[in-house]
Parts: sequence; structure tokens; C-alpha cells
Amino acid sequence: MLTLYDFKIDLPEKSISPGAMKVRMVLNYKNLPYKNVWIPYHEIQKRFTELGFGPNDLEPKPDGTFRYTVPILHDSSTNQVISDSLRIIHYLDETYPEAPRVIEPGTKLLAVTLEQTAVNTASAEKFRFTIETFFLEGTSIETFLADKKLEDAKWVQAEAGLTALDGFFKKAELATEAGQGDKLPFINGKNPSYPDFALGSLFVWMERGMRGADRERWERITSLNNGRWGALYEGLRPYLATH
Ligand SMILES: N[C@@H](CCC(=O)N[C@@H](CS)C(=O)NCC(=O)O)C(=O)O
Repeated sequence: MLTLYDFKIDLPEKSISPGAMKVRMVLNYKNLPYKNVWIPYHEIQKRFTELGFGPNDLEPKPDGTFRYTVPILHDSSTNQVISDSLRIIHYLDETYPEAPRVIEPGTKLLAVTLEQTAVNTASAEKFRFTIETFFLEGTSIETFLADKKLEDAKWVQAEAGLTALDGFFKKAELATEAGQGDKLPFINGKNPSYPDFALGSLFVWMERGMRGADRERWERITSLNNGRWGALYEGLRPYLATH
């Protein structure tokens, strides 16, 4: 049995974690049965330590120590515990080869590079729901949201990041003279692969986090760059279910 550890949040869609949603989409796409275990955000380290799970050793902090992060996948059939979404997805590709592959051989570095570009873009954005839920300590929400100019500037920066990414896609499409039918929604055409899930998981986080007054921002993203991001997200919608 596969068990996916995610953090608990009070949303009808249940999850907002990009890493966990990336793995969940891949599990759904591969049609592998799994169950979810929900951990309170502020107890991730405590609960994982109790369970004997280690920290995420792929992402050291500046002081060299590691964070405890979701997602973690436990596979009882191999008795493995794996942290970090990239490593989990690689593990699923290797361990369950009868399901469709998500990281084609030789494309791991490419996938990570594209993902990091997207993450840098998304981290320019701050929206009310995530700030209030996770970063309310201190004065950040007042400083950030009271200053409309600062908020708008961050959005310009985020949209510029997506537009730069759109430029890579366009060049690749032009170079291979892809017909309209091959263009969308996924990077490789018809079937989603790792970069699509990586980008899609950031869009999940945005769509679910941009509520109320922030909704309009999300709608803008779905139509930005000729609707590229909205179409990619729609293509992934069949894999969003949280079982
Ligand atoms: N690159 C990691 C990122 C994991 C990550 O940052 N997870 C966040 C939740 S979305 C977390 O667990 N944060 C807890 C913390 O930083 O204390 C992955 O994809 O698995």
C-alpha cells in the first residue's frame, strides 16, 4: 500500500501543498492506489520524527541543516520511505514500470531546471489566503497588503516570469514547427510529463489560494500568454482528485 503524507488544511479541496499535489496528480495519472495521511502543518517535524521519518535531505537550509517537509511517500510493499516530490516521482517511475513514465530517461536535469524557473516565478506572488494561513506572524500581511503598489509590483514580476517561460515554449514549438494540435496542453504534446505536473502543482496552489478578492488575479493567469497556463491546468484537471 502507498501512503501519501500531506498537511491538513481547512479547504473543500483538502490540499494546497504544491509538492504533495504534484505527487497526488502523478499517482492519479499512473492509476496507482494510495491513501492520504493528513498532518497539521505545525507538527510536520514532530510527527515525522515520531514515525522515524528523516528530513528532506535534497534541500539544505543556508546553515546546512534540513527541513522536514511534506510530501513523504511510504511504500509498504518495499518498506521504503521517500521524501521530496521529485525523488518520490522518480521512485514511482522505477518501481511501477507498468504505469506510464513521468520522467523520461535523460530528462531529469531539464525537468528540475524548468521547475525551478517556475518556482522562482511563483514565489514572487503572495496572496491573502496563504499569507493569512501561514505567514501571519509579525507584520508581513499589514506591510505587504496595505501597500497596493508593492503588491501590484510583485504581480507584474510574477506575470513577467510566466511570460518568459512562455517564450521558451514558443521557441520550442516554432523550432519543431508543431501544428496547433501538438501545441497544447502539455510540454510533450498529448501526455503529461514531470514539468507539466510541476507547473500544474503551482497552479493548484494558486487556484486554491486565490480566493475572494484575489480571484481576479487567478483568472488573469489562466488567460495570460494566449491561455497557455489555463489550458495546461485544464489538461491536468482529471488528475486533481484527492481520494
Ligand atoms: N521540494 C520539496 C518541497 C517541499 C516543501 O517545501 N513542502 C512544504 C509544504 S508545501 C513543507 O513541508 N514545509 C514545512 C516546513 O518548511 O517546515 C518537494 O517538492 O517535496
